[in-house]
Amino acid sequence: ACKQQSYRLPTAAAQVPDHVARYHTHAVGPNQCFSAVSQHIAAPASTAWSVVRRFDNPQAYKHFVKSCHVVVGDGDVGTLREVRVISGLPAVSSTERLEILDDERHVMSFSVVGGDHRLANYRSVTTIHAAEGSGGSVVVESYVVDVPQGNTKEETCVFVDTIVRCNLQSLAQIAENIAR
Ligand code: A9S
Repeated sequence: ACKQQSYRLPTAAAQVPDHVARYHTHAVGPNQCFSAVSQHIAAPASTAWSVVRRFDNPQAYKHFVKSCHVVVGDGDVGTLREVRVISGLPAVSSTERLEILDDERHVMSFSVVGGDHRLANYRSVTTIHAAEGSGGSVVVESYVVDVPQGNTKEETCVFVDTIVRCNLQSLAQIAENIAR
């Protein structure tokens, strides 16, 4: 049997409410890595959520996405999309399945089920909650992924963290522009 360990959020994102942290607790296998990135957004959670919830339109805030086509489904859990990425990445396309879409709690999750890239078994969870006292919000995105052959856990996390951080910074800008 495959040994699995459960990992909690790292300290950087540990001050999130318990009901949010729950979604960022993943089973992580021995040849997998786990990390989380968070970003403050100077806009209400509902505004940022309106961007994230659109599983058919990741290019709205993910600059690495060149195009996206829904393969099956209408935006509910189980919907499959095929994403094509810009050149310069060690990837061409990614096929992704919507796993969670919770409009009340502002939780979305997808898993990578195919494509031409090195991030096998990638799965991420994105939550957005109100920031304390500011009228703004906080987005937290955590993920688990297989460590590709020839890479270390650290290298894999640096690569993925960089992409996720870019995506969340872009999300913040877009949500702040909508709210302005
Ligand atoms: O799209 C996301 O939310 C996050 C990541 C890390 C996506 C990664 C990616 O789509 C590329 C950008 C193409 C990079 C996949 C699945 C593999 C890559 O190599």
